Amino acid sequence: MFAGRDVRSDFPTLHQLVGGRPLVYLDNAATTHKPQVVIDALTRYYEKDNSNVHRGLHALSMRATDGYEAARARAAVFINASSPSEIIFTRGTTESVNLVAQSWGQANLKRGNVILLTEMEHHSNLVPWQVVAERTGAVVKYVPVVGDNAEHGLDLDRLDALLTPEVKLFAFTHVSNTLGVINPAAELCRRARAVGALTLIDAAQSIGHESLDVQALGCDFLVYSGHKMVGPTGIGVLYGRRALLDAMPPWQTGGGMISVVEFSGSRWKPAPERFEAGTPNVADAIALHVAMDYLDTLGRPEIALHDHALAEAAYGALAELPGVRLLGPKGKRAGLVSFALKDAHAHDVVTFADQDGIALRGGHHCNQPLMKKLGLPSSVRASFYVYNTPEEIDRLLASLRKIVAFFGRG
Ligand code: 7TS
Repeated sequence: MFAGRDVRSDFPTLHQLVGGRPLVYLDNAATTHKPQVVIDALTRYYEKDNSNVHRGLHALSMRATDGYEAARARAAVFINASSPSEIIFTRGTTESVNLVAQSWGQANLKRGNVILLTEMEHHSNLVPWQVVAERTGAVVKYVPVVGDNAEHGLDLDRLDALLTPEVKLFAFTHVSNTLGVINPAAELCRRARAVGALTLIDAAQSIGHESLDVQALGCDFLVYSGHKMVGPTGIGVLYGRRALLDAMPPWQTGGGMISVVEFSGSRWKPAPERFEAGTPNVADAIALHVAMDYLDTLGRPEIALHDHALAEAAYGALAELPGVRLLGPKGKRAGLVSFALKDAHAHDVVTFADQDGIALRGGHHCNQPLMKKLGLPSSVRASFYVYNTPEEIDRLLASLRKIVAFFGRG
């Protein structure tokens, strides 16, 4: 895999002992580790270039501005946006959704309109829409998740009935962070467009794992976080189609986003500046640039194959555990597996696994309504990335077998 490259040696955090054993990090859906080149990019920026952007004419400010704008241009290429001006830097997925909800949503939604979501949305792509619905009189509806355990997925047969002319926006996750389901994003966008609805894709769980092309997907907005794709925390992207962004009002105001300010009132710059009030996160954008280069060096199709193969192997092995309930489909799944054990609470499983040096995540994964629907208070999740290995799945299984034996004693 990855042309024989020793990927693990690129990631310094992996090389440590936890509970006296080499760390097995399987919490990548929450955040990924950073390769040395990304860490170096951050340090280099603060050591050599640190300066404010856009309004400076001195050497350091120009270097910082060039680096920041080069990161934007790189992000446009990374997702095949038609122009860098379609890339807004935000703090991450959550802030990107809030930006669209508060700017586009407040300006365009009214009583009787429908915001269509799915039952598998992360709270970040759910709560902002509930809030804007309350403020505008719009209603939120959900495409149901159907199926039993291994067959969980969206009820696509219900989609046409739900996609009425009242739907102004269909916002959905590309990959479920709990079920591992991969939604047919291009098809969903096409069906929404047919009734005149805009689309927003939450790509938080897919951006680091496969190639995404916003023009091929046919979406209007796409949102993601840098920290889930080997980049730093505190930086993310809102992609928006140029014509839409230009018609949207600012959501935060202040320096950097204005063209003219007078005591009597102000006018705005076009996108992207209109949506980036104040000093932006220059350092993390520059490091995100390096993260994108790093992922493309490994090859995003290769990353997808690697992560999916590990998840399928883990799914198959976990299915052998007594009392296990697996969530989501066996095949065609993203690089993560969630499960519940009959006799052990998810938090206990995670705590016990941690003592074996294995980092898992247990809880509702910011999917409270979905978990309630599934009748589970919580689940355990193992999520995989470029540096994980089949041997680590063996370590996971050995630890889980001990946990099952311990809690199964009655
Ligand atoms: N959307 C999805 C599908 C996610 O999985 C997450 C984070 C977010 C949005 C929010 O991203 P943020 O970077 O703005 O916080 N998911 C998780 C998770 O599954 N465990 O921790 C964070």
